[in-house]
Amino acid sequence: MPMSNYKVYKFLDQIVVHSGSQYSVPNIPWDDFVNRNGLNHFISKNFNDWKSIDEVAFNSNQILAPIGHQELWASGVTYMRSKEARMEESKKSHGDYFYEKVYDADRPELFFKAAAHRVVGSNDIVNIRRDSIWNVPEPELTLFISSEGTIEGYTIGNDMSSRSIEGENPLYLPQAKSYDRSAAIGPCLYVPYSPLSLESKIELIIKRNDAEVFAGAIAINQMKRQLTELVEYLFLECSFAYGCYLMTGTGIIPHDDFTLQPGDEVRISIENIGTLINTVGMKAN
Ligand code: DO4
Ligand code: MG
Repeated sequence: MPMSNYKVYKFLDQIVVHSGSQYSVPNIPWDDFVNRNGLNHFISKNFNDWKSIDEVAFNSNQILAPIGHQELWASGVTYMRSKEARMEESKKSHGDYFYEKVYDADRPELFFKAAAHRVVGSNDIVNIRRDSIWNVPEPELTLFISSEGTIEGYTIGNDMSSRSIEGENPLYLPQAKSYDRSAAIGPCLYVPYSPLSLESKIELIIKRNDAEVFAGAIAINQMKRQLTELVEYLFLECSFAYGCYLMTGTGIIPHDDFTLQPGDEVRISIENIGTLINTVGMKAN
């Protein structure tokens, strides 16, 4: 059996699996397809037997977020940059102590980010809140974990965040983090033969009127915690019938005088997975 890496794309009516120059269409519903221990092995075994399509039939404009009935969870304060920026923004509310403490604690910060209907895919719109004056994207490696707790794949995540609401009071975290279009994942679920290299870089570029207004990068190995450690804590008292997604925290936060504006383009890339591209929007009044 070949040792191949696969990119799994979700469309309205089908899944397309891409490897090398081949595109295959398994006739299996999304939740059944992805939620298995040994996803790479399963794809390798069946890839050549599924219906194949050519590149022209693969319409990248119609790709959806790679999510069905999975919950999207997130980890926090897993990189030094996140700890420092949050301590600074919450000083006035005396919340800084909690960020300092959680960075070194055995138990990581984990929170429920979004149900699937609040999540968008690549080339879609992510929102900033109308009641927030300071907003940033958070570019994060995002794990796909089977219901057995095994890491089966990776995608790129954008954990949109309101720094003004979280900074006002850490107890406002759910409002700063979870609202319509507050999360983007995609463009695909990457299912490699062996675990993603921790040397892989996460890159963030923000463009305004086609000009770059922010760029930053960090390697995944700068994370304070192990990926398996985050998964173990998440699965301690939660079960996931369809598997789940887990964002692993941000190591890139723009300087304090930066806030997103409607119309900005956010591009997040991770080596081997691809680029997640979203335009910033806001609900109409
Ligand atoms: O502590 C609040 C959230 C942290 C977070 O989202 C991150 O570090 O990425
Ligand atoms: Mg985050």
